[in-house]
Amino acid sequence: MPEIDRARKALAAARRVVALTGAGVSAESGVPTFRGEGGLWRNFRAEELATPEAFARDPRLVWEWYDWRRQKIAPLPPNPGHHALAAMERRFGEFLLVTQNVDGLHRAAGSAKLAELHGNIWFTRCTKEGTLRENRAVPLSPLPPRCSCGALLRPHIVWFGEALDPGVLQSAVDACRAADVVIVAGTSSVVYPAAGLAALAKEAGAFVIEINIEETPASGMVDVHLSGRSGELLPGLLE
Ligand code: BV8
Repeated sequence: MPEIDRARKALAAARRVVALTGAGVSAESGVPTFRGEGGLWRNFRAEELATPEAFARDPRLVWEWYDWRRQKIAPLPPNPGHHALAAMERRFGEFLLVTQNVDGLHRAAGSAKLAELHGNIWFTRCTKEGTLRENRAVPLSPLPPRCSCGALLRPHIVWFGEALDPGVLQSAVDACRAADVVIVAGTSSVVYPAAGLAALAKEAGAFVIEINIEETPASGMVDVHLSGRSGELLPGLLE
């Protein structure tokens, strides 16, 4: 039986479904991925800028990178992959979309049952008070932005070496443990703890489907690897 039919069959019988997404799902909207050719900015890698140390050392440089990304993302629409995932939320009795993406495109496509593991680029957080504010200004000015209390604002993003929000992570872990089917789409599966969720689901008995244009460290463990673009394969799973 072709792999796509095995995947569709598992989904047809599923009541509880989790989708784990990465930058490859947003790549179909034109958002540059982290580790592909688009992953550089002024010759910096994400791992060099997305850290508390980089922000402490040069908050303006880190904000210039985020402002550049916000400007790139702002005009980009959700793609058929995002819309298929929003449709899955309505299709399955229990569904959770767990994303590493910070671009907000899943919410823009209508996904509401959503765990944003690494935060959201459209929110700032006061470094003193912790207050979260949505801010869609492009460009952002002045850089770095400051709170009314005078303290620096930071992007509401989880940087390398920072803990994920425990509640958000727990909701993802619980959903993966209970899932009948997990779809892992568009992620290189190298960043933890997000990259450990599919294996955790598999150990708990889930049927795991991977969608990617290449093999990843997760490919050896999944039940079905669908090789191709998420913008085509995610809608294809629903047919
Ligand atoms: C934590 C925010 C502990 C930034 C991100 C050694 C040294 C230092 C640290 C570590 C280490 N070993 C492990 C760690 C921990 C570290 C980690 O995992 N590092 C990795 C690099 C080894 N993890 C952390 O630091 C995490 N925190 O562990 O804290 C702790 C605990 C308690 C108390 C204190 C601390 C925090 C991780 C979060 C980091 N933040 N993002 C920002 O976005 O600005 S991670 C960053 O990578 C993005 O969020 C991104 O989402 C994530 C994963 O990348 P992907 O989404 O997978 O994207 P990528 O480009 O890699 O791959 C794209 C994939 O899509 C590819 O497979 C490609 O083939 C595919 N694709 C492309 N096009 C398509 C497609 N597929 C289908 N269709 C297409 N069209």
